[in-house]
Amino acid sequence: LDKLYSFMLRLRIPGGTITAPQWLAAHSISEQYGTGTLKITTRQTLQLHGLLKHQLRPTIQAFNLAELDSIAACGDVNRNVITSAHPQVSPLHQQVYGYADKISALLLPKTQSYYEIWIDGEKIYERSQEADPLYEDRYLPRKFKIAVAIPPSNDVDVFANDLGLIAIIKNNELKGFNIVVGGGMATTHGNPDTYSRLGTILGFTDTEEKTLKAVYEVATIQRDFGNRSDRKFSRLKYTIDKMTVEGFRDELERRIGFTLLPEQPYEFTERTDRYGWQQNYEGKWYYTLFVENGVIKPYQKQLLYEVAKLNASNFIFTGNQNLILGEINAENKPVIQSLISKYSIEDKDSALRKNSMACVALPTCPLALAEAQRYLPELVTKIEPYLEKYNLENEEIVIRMTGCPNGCGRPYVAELGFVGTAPGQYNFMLGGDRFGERLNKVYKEKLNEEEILSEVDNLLNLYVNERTPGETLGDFGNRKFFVQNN
Ligand code: SRM
Ligand code: SF4
Repeated sequence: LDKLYSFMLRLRIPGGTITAPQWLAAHSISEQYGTGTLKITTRQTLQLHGLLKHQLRPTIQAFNLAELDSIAACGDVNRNVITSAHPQVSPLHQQVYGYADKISALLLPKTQSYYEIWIDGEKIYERSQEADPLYEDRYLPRKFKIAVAIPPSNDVDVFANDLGLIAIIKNNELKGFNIVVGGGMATTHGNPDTYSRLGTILGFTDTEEKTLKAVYEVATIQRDFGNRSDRKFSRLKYTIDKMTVEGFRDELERRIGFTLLPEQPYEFTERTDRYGWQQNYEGKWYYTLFVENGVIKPYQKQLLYEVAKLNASNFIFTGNQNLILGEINAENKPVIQSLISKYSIEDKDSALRKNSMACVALPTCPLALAEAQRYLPELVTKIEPYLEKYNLENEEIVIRMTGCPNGCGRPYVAELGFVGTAPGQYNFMLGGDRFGERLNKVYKEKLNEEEILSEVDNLLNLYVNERTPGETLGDFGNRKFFVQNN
C-alpha cells in the first residue's frame, strides 16, 4: 500500500480577480476534491487542502478547463503578483491592475512541463521548445514576490515584497511607479542573522516599457547575485544588503540602460478592506465580504455559489484574505443584497476582528510551531472585552498571527503581531504602524494565552492614559518601548 499523501494546491491569480463562472468551477472542484474548504491567501489567491494523490491530476485538469492554473504559485520563481484590490479606490485601477497580469506573464517560466505532467501528457519536446532567458537552467535562488500598490491603500503591504510598485497618479493620470526593492518577512527563531526587511524605494519609472524592464532586470540581478548556497539567506533582501542599495541601483541601471528618476511623493492612509457596499467612479457596485483569515465558511460558500450563479459580478480576493463581489450593475445590486440578507451576513464583527489576519499553520502546514488561523479568532474574542474596558472597540488596530517566524500572515508589519514559538506560545511583536510602513519589534517573548491577555490589558491601559491625540496603538507602542530617550 502507498502512503496516503495529501496535498495543497494553490492557484495563480494575478491581481486576485476571477469571473463568476471561474468561481463556480472552483466551488464544484472543491466539493469534489480535497477537504471542501476554499481558503483565500494573503497573496490574493485560493488554496485547496487535503487533495489526495490520485485527485491532483483531475483537480488541476478541472481548473485548466476553467482557465485557471497553478503555474508558479509555488517554487523559486516569481509568485502570484498582487495588486490593491479595491477598484473603487481609483478610476485608474483597471489600468494599474493590468500590470499584475503583464508582470505575471513576463516572469512566467517558459517550460511547458506543467501541461505535460498535469494536463494532457503530450511530451514537451513535441511542443515548442522556447528558451527561458529569465530562469535559464537554474530558476531563481528563492521565491520572488511582487506587489503593486495604489495609494492611498497599502492593502498589499507593498514594502513586504521583494519588489513593489507604487502607482503614482496625478490628475487622474498614471504617471508611473516608484520602484521598491528588498522587502521580505521571514526570520528564523534563534538565528539573529535572519531578519525582516521593508523594501527600499530605488527611484521612479515613467513609462510602461521602462517599468517592465526594471521589473525584469531586478529579477535577473537576483538570479545572478542571489545566494545559492544557503536558502536562509537567498531572498532578495539579503542580496541587496550584501550589494548595498547603491550597488544594487548601479547594477540595475546598467542592465536597464537608463537612469531611474527620483522617487515621487505618495501617501498611504489605509490598509484595511472597505467592507460592505461601495460604488466606483462609473457607478458600478462592490461588496466586500469579511472572510476571517481567508477560510470561507460553509454558509459563505453557499452565498457565493448563489451569487456566482447570477453571473452578475466578478470575484476579487484581497491581500487581507477577504473577498469582493465586484463590477455589479445597479440593477443587479438588490438581488445580490437579498442573498446577502438571506444568509444573514451582517457587518457586526469588531474593528479588531476585521483587521485581523492569520496564516494557515496547523493542521496542514508542516512548518507550524503553533496554531494561527484556528486560534486567532478565539484570541480576538478574548481581547475584545479589554478593548471595551478602555473604550477602544472602534479602533482599527491591525492584529496578525502566524504559526512560525516565516511570516505568511505578514505579522511583522502589524501593530500587534503574534509569532508562534511552540504549541500555545507566541512572541508578542509591537510597534508596527497602521499602514505597513514600519516593522514591529519583539516586545515580549514566548507568552502563553494568559500572559498575552495580561500584557494586552497593561498595554491598553498605558495607551489610553499616555497616548498623544490621534496616536495609533502601534505608534504608541513604538514610541513608548522602542524609541530611545523617550
Ligand atoms: Fe507562506 C511557506 C502558506 C504567504 C513566507 N507558506 C509556506 C508553506 C507553503 C509551508 C511549506 O513550505 O511547506 C505554507 C502552506 C501552509 C498550508 O498548509 O497551506 C504557506 N504563505 C502561506 C499562505 C497560504 C498563508 C495564508 O494563510 O494566506 C500564503 C500564500 C500566499 C500565496 O498565495 O502565494 C503565504 N508566505 C506568505 C507570505 C506573505 C506574502 O507573501 O505577502 C510570506 C512572507 C513574505 C515573504 O515571503 O517574505 C510567506 N511561506 C513563507 C516562507 C518564508 C520564506 C523565506 O523568505 O524564508 C515559507 C518557508 C519557505 O519558503 O521555505 C513559506
Ligand atoms: Fe506555515 Fe509558518 Fe507560513 Fe504559518 S507562517 S503558514 S506556520 S510556514
